[in-house]
Amino acid sequence: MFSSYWRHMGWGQPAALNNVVHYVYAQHGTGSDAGDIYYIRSTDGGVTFSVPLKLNTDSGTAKQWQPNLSVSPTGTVFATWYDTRNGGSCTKGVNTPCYQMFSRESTEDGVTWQADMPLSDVISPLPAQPDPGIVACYAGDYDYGSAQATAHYTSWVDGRVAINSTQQQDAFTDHQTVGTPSPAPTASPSPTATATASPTPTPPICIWSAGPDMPSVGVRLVGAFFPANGKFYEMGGRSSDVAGSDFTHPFEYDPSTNTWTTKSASYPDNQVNNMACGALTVSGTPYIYCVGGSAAGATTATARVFL
Ligand SMILES: [Ca+2]
Repeated sequence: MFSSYWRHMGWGQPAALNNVVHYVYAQHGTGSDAGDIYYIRSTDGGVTFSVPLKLNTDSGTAKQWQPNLSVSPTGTVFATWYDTRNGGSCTKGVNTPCYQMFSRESTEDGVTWQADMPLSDVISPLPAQPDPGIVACYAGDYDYGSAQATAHYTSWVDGRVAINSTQQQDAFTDHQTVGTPSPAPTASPSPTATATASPTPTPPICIWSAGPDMPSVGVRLVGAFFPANGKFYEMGGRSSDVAGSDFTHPFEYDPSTNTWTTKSASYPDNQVNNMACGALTVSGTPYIYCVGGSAAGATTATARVFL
């Protein structure tokens, strides 16, 4: 997105509920506009899709890219993306306002959408990627949206924190509480993607509060929400950049008690940095699957999958 930095290939994220498929993606905008965010919807299980709806409503040439999306069990849909409309001063590692996370919500299963508005409360600088063990253009490949009954969750790369006066990549997260859909979601056979006539803007809930520290300082972990028990897991990662500092056990966060626990299960190897992990249910049993990864101080990666 920024010359030779921040690789993004345009894909976004699908989500599905009751035969309705939602998909959000990015494509190049008009002229010098490097990106816009589009949403399409299928009511027949993905056989046909609606005309694309552009979710970002800014009129300039600000960049929008790397979107994610989730649908809740009650049919609220929440899309989030990177957006330079309120920043645009983007020099890698320098503390000038570059981008902010913007979101847009549908309380009607994607039939109509409320106004787009900021999700993150800080306009982030463009973070540097100073790790020589990571491809220089990489930033934020793994942010995906998830939803459960009461909220949509999303995560992003944020450069608001500097180390040695250089803004660098951190993973941030926030959530949007699920409201009561009104009216109830309908499975219209002929959806239109243009129903923006009477949105009722509702300020998103974007309030941070302090949580308990994790069992260890860490980097390059990946978060996975586990709907089966309502708990959140930090998988893999390491406690420093020194070889051998890779974590060996998952960390579990219990929202009901606001506490962290180190789980007893050991990872199969030390290639646990920069993995992609997610919860999948196979034959009725939910698992956390993790793929890929690398180790602290190493320059090779793995293709193995474990659960
Ligand atoms: Ca744009």
